[in-house]
Amino acid sequence: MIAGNSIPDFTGVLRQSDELAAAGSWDDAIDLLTASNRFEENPDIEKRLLELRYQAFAGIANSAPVPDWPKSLPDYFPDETSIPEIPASELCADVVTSAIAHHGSLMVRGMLDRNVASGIRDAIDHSFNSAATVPTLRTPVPPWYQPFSLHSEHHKFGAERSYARRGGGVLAIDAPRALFRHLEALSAVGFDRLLQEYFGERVALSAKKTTLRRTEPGSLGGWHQDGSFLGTDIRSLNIWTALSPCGVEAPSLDIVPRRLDYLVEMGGPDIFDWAVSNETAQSYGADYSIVRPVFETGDALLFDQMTLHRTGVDDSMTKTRYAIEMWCFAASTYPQEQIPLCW
Ligand SMILES: O=C(O)CCC(=O)C(=O)O
Ligand SMILES: [Fe+2]
Repeated sequence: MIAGNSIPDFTGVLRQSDELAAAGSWDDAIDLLTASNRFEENPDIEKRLLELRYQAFAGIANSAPVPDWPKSLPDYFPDETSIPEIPASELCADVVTSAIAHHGSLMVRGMLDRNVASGIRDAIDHSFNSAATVPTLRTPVPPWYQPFSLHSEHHKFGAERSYARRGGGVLAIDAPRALFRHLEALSAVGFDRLLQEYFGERVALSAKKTTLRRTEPGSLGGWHQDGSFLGTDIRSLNIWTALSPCGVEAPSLDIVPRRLDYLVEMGGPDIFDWAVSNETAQSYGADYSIVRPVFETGDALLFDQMTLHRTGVDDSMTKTRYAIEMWCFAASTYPQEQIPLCW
């Protein structure tokens, strides 16, 4: 794959992965490009990898939903009234299942190593800075900002790109290097395997929802459940990873730390029609006080489409927060409107 001398043969690698993809060996094609980019990051490989991850969904994601999902498990955190918390070394599919089913979310401390997280944070900075300099949202600045060209009858981007930019975000699919580094970091700690075990089948991310966030202290954030627009009858897990400390001087999340199996009343005064008012959220947070978790760099919060949350911000905050919100789904019940990327 890599040429015998020290100059990698990117053209050869791309050709070989195209041949594998044409033969239907999607995973091999993805693995080949991943290995090449791990050896040396390259914008053409990173761009092609995302195209392959999208195309692969139609080719390989024909899994059937596992019956009786989620597994019925006891509450592993019976005395917890806040967000259950574990060190990354204790993370396994059953702990996620139990925490989500009984508490709505799970805090995983130290999911990513701080040095690794800072490489992702640098990539986020480059992506935001590049996106800020271009005349239109579709102007590329590889490898940091490379708006994904979607040629598809089935899927289309709507206002997501401009919506993300207005809300202090860049779609991860438009930032190939940042997304590559993030997926690499999560794979290195086994999170891809954990997801397969959690869902019992193939996993795909959403290109519309997976977002790099550089959130300023003055940001707004309305209460919501993502199920209000993703749908409720799906199998999802969001991994929200903090890439800088947050929760005291920088915006975090506000979470209602309980399981809800329905959508609460919408129509808050905030921003979106699917927003939930403060009063409604407070009423759900009455028995289980609303939590604003304090994250260190590399900590991650796992939650799903039913968890009631918002950006956790107040006037005393002075610092910017870096994070990636990454929505993952069981392929068999993938929400139709979303744009799948195989992992
Ligand atoms: O990062 C934020 O402030 C909001 C994140 C969010 O709403 C989500 O991850 O679903
Ligand atoms: Fe959300």
